Amino acid sequence: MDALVQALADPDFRRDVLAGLAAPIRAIPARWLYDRRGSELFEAITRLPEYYLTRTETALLERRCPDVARIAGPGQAVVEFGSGASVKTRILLAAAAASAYVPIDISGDFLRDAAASLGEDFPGLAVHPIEADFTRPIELPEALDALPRFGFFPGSTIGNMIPATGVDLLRAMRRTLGTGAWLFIGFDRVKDPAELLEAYDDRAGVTAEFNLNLLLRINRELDGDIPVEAFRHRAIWNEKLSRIEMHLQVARDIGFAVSGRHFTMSAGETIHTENSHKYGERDARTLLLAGGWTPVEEWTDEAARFALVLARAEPERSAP
Ligand code: AVI
Repeated sequence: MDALVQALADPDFRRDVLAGLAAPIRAIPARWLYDRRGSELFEAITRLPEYYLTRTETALLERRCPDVARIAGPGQAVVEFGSGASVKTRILLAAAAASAYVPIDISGDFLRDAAASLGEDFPGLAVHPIEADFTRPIELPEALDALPRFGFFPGSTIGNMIPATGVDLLRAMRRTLGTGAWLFIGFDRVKDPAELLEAYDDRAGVTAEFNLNLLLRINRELDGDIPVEAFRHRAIWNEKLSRIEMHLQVARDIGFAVSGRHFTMSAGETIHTENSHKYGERDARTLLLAGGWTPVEEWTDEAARFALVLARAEPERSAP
């Protein structure tokens, strides 16, 4: 059984977990939070009363997509990075007279289902799903060559990257979309840490379950025996780095094995599992500029909790 579990394990998952548990500051990349159960739990998070992000951004999209469509103009090829279930896309497509929709996602099954149902709801829209890792430049289908490009990256997913990685991603998006393209992107704003901490440590314990699910996944997929009940979910506001951090903190000294490797942790130690960066108005603009995008217009809700920015890939100019 153990040999079978080992053979079926994703080698990238094993590599990241073993390296992350052995590192002096233990950390596992956040992408591994999203197995089937993790994705379900994240969906549940988006409906929590404390998790204002999805609600606020959705309302903002409903209100502002007509303005965005007016500025960008008709006939765009809308390219969505990490499209998932394409829920917010429907709001955008209902307002914009787009010619084509290109959802890009690493998860092929999800992508094809979402693309098919979207194609039914928007007849006449050419849908070209691409199964790929959007952190690298992607060759778009030739059929789109004559169309203006409009990138869509909602959800504050950029916040889950450290700024250097975020800039690399923005540059890759610029290479994918080309000069003259638009980028419409969501940023979660800096706010009262108490409100942020509630959003990432809800009363019903859904975020805790989402975080702890990573340990269950490791035990199941990597033949681990981590005592999951010894861990607690911790959300921390890191003021200096302007981010919420998720950690898994162990309450007592423990020893465990993963894929045949042994680890020990002392009471109070943590495994860092996610960063969620929060951007001020100028921070977001600076990040976009560093990534090759010029901010054109910005919209926020009344409480300035969340911002949508429309930016453009202007021709590169040499420094004066
Ligand atoms: C997907 N991402 C934008 C979420 C966030 O808010 O950073 C993931 C999340 N982690 C805990 N709650 C939600």
